[in-house]
Amino acid sequence: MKDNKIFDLIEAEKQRQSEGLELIPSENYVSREVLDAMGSVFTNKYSEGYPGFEHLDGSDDEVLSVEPANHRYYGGQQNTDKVERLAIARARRLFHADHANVQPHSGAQANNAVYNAWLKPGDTVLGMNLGHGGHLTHGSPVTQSAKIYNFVAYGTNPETGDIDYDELEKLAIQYQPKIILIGYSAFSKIPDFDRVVKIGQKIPDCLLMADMAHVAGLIAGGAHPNPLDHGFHVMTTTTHKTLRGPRGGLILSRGTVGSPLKKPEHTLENIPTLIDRSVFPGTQGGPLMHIIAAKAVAFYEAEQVSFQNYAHDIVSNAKVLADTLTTHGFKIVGGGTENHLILIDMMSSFGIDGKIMEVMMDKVGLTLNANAIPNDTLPPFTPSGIRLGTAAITTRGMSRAEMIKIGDWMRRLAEICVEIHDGKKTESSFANELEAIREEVRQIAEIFPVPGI
Ligand code: DSN
Repeated sequence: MKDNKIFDLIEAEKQRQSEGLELIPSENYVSREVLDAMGSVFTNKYSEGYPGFEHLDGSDDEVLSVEPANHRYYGGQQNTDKVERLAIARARRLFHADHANVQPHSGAQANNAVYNAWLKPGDTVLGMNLGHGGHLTHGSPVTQSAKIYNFVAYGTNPETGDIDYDELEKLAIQYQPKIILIGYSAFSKIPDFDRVVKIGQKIPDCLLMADMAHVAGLIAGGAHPNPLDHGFHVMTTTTHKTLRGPRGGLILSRGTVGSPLKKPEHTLENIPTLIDRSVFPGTQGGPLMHIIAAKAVAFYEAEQVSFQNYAHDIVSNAKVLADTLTTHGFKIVGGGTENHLILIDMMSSFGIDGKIMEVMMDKVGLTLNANAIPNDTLPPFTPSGIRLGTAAITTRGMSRAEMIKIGDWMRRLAEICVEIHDGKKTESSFANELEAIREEVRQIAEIFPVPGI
């Protein structure tokens, strides 16, 4: 008997995604092939362990020609081993890494596995302040890792929106961290990786870690520098944002890759093997093989020339949208964007909080999220800002004209919010206008269908 309730909701969600435009910068639309791999019989299979670590640096055919070493704790791995080996090899090629671990279930799991691989309880990590664009897993007191390790936060410069590298260096010298972590979920500059590497080299045994979850697709497509090319030891990411794969995590590193069955010496050179042991059995059990298959498909797609074009288009669309919004009076943190993401201070632009704008945009089928801005004085649920990005709408094939259109809609929606907020008019007096904008959004959405559904 079919569970109609859930399948009806899946149909309803398809319709929501088709008729609206996704502007949340951490979301994207995957291909039919990624969806098919996720929904495949690999979900039935347990594969604790690894598919061997040897000969993973060649082409797909070379990788498939090697008989995997039996490093699994369950039988029946003829196909799973090949799937995971392809995923690893493709990820290594894409990100110029010596090593890839494709098993983390999420970005949070990937980060925790790296901490667990390199740190002892009480060790210090220097990460970006959550309120300045960092991520919960970079030391927020509400997380498990903050109970284990000592997180110290560096911030961004409110004028430039960029990392305050002088402060970062001062804190690094003062606290001698075992990890310096560059990563964020609301930051629109390109980090100065070289400067951070120079700082890290002054600190003994300091692991340089980049959490590039937001920009991994831009890195894969050559539209953003790769921290591993600049001397970082480890890069973590999710696979579902700009990288446009299934929901999941990934760890990449530079160093010597050894058998995870044997504990290596605790050195930066051995970080790949320390990470493998930390993912399994350190912090996770059975890998999600259907998701790993879908990651492999996404990496295959990201190796194509079309993906390079896509990555560059994401950034150029973000710049057009940011310029349009600036012209309309939206104050963008840092004055613009260098990646896919735009963070706007709604309070100083229009005197309304970000939640009011988020709710108004939802009414016409434009989805983004309210977000804190640096040094925000408002609470997290009704913060001063909104955060939007161009990864998903670029997947649908939109370009300059649509970015300008979205900017125009947002200007009008902000004006409507202000008039309602000031008590001049009620929302019902805008019902017809909102329905007209909703219809325009639907029409554009129809011209640029969501792939895969
Ligand atoms: N929740 C993600 C984001 O929206 O940026 C980060 O994990």
